[in-house]
Amino acid sequence: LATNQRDISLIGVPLQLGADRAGVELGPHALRTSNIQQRLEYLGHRVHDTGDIHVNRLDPCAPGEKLKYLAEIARVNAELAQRVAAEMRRGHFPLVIGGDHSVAIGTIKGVLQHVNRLGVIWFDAHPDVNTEETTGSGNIHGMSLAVMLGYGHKSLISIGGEQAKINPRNVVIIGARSIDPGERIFLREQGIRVFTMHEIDKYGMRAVMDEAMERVTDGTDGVHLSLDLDGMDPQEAPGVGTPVSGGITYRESHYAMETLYESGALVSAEIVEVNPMLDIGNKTARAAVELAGSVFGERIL
Ligand code: HAR
Ligand code: MN
Ligand code: MN
Ligand code: MN
Repeated sequence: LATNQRDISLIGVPLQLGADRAGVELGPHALRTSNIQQRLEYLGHRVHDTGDIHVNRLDPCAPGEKLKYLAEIARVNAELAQRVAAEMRRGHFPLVIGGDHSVAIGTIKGVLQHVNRLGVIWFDAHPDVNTEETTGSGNIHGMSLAVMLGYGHKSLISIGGEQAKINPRNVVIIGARSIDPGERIFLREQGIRVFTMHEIDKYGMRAVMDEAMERVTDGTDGVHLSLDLDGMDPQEAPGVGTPVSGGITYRESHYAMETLYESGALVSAEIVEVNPMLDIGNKTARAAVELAGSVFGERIL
């Protein structure tokens, strides 16, 4: 049993506007019915389910609008940032369950109210570093990491204050295999360490995590995990809106999560992009809950 017991606050964000695709708003419900709370309580943690943040239902946005559903996404993330900061104020570990990956904006902005120098592990098939200038889709879930680095629409970067951002030196992306042309340039300019599937194949997840942990803990006061289920291979996690073949295996994913737990450096996390409408027999929600177990200390033996 885990010796390092925590108060964990679950915060649901049934948001799909950032993906502009139905189903991902059912993610929080699927993770709850897959017993995420019980799984973490079994490890000895106290889990406080704070419920869902309200998301307004909107009509499809006007064609030609560059950043789709910007106003509502900014409103939801501003509220999420406040909720995350409030849970941390009472000493709880915020565990945000999405929803699409635009919720990372609210989570990280909230965490930055308490942890100034934050390292970030971005587990994802995509780097999510598009901006208004480079996006092909207009979907804000493909822009959330850029916002956290200080690039993006004013109404997003201003949440929690424009100074609340992360240092590109302390960000690592793990599992990338679908990178847009503008994103390549951005990643190079920012000097972000990207462990693409090529590096995972070449060095193995052990070496990748060794270097990743070194980078995200170097000069930081804590580490955030942003866990996009499409980082996993679609065979393990088919219920995602933008699956990309050739992803991270089941065991490699767990090894990464186990390493994060062992580091003792994690201060916050989010689990995003689970889409129950596209899932096969609840496989993806179940995988997400199993990964959450490893993040919080579950061991094979
Ligand atoms: N890069 C593409 C875009 O900007 C795909 C977006 C990513 N989808 C996600 N996020 N699930 O990781 O539209
Ligand atoms: Mn408490
Ligand atoms: Mn993502
Ligand atoms: Mn993704």
